[in-house]
Amino acid sequence: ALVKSYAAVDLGASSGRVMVGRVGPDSLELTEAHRFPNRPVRVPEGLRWDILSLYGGVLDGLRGAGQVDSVGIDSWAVDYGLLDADGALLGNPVHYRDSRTEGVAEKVWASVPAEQLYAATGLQYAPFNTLYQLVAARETDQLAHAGRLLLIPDLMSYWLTGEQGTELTNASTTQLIDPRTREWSHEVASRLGVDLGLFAPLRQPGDPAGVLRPEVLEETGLRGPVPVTAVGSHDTASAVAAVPADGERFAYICTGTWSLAGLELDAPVLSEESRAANFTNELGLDGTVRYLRNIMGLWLLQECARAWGEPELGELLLEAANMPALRSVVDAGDAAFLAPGRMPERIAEACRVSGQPVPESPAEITRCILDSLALAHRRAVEDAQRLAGHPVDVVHVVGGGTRNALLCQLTADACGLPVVAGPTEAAALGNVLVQARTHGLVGDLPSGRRLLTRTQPLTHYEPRGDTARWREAQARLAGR
Ligand code: LFR
Repeated sequence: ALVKSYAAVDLGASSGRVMVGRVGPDSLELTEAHRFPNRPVRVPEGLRWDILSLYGGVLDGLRGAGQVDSVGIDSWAVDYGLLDADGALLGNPVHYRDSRTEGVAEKVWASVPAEQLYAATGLQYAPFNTLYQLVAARETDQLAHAGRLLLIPDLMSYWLTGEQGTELTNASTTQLIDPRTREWSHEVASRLGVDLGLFAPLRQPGDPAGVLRPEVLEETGLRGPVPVTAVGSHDTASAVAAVPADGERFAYICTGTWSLAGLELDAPVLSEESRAANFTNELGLDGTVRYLRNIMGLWLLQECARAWGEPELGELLLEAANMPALRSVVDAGDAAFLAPGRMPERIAEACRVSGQPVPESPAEITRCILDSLALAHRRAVEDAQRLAGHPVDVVHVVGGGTRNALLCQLTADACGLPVVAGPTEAAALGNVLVQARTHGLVGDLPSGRRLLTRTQPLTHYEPRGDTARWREAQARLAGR
């Protein structure tokens, strides 16, 4: 049978990988060609991405992937590199956790009120939205000298092919796109002095994005021509495309450094209630909207693990599973947890301030984090259904967090709904599916999802116990 190979470059906040998807008429097999760390670097001017090391990792991965029929790239959202008039990169891309955006949103809202901004862009408030980053950078030399802005996957794609574009799903995280028209919001940009001419023309997932440059072929040992295909280049868009759901009555939680919890809809929800609940309307494949909330995710645990000198995680989770449930919880949606550093202390402090027992040992803190994440998952799944008028029967958990059985079980318990966990490499699989579709090997989104259901290992969790105790924990957090 005809089998084709697609390289999926997937860059996450803590590691990057190049995966190879082999797709046949009724098969999809994913293997890892290369995985490399993504280590943000703190320099005197702030927190920066080590973008050249990431690009080096991509090249190593393509070399390891062997001959492929196409390449697709996805990464975390909102961040970008600036190029000068000759196309050379002007400095290291700024990390979205950098402090330069502190207090910027308030300034923006003074000229465009938050309600108007939401009505025009549908984007939740997050201090790091590209719009706020650009306003923070307003007076800088770098922005003054920039002729082009490329989002991270578009920058990688440019280096690989020499061609520039702005892929739509990721562009929707800039807060400069109107989710109804799926085009730039000229009004928001002009009122805030953002030059939309910095952006390369929009590309849709599935569009051709050039071919690997001769130098790249030489460095990777690939035989040309190798096309690069635009995919849902926002990792969350690719991950949602790979949710192995059947029908429409499902919620998803993309777990990893973040938990992105919500629904797939046909149209954005731009109500004032939705804004107050901080739900975002990011764009997905095929005219869909990713209606979701950002929750701090396993970042909370990663940062604690770093503070504890990277203990063995499996053991810690076993101990945490035996700790009393819901003793103390924190608001895992709180932007107060965004910055790196001192995480165990910050979590303990949040428990103290809300009058709950203060967790002390690593196992206690781990349990507090997982209970808090499950609680935030519950709230997001409930709020999304209510705000969108879209009921669900099942919660799909995809991404790195599927390896954490305790988190999956607690999420089922908290939501009072069955959880289907998997696939783990959802972003890479969504990336592969879009490439395979462009090259005629799979059909529409539902048929891609059916292919995943047939080919990928999935784990089922049934809800245990009463959801009343989760309601009680939520009330405790809300101070009621
Ligand atoms: C997940 C993610 C989220 C986005 C955050 C910052 O990797 O892409 O969707 O809100 O990173 O870019």
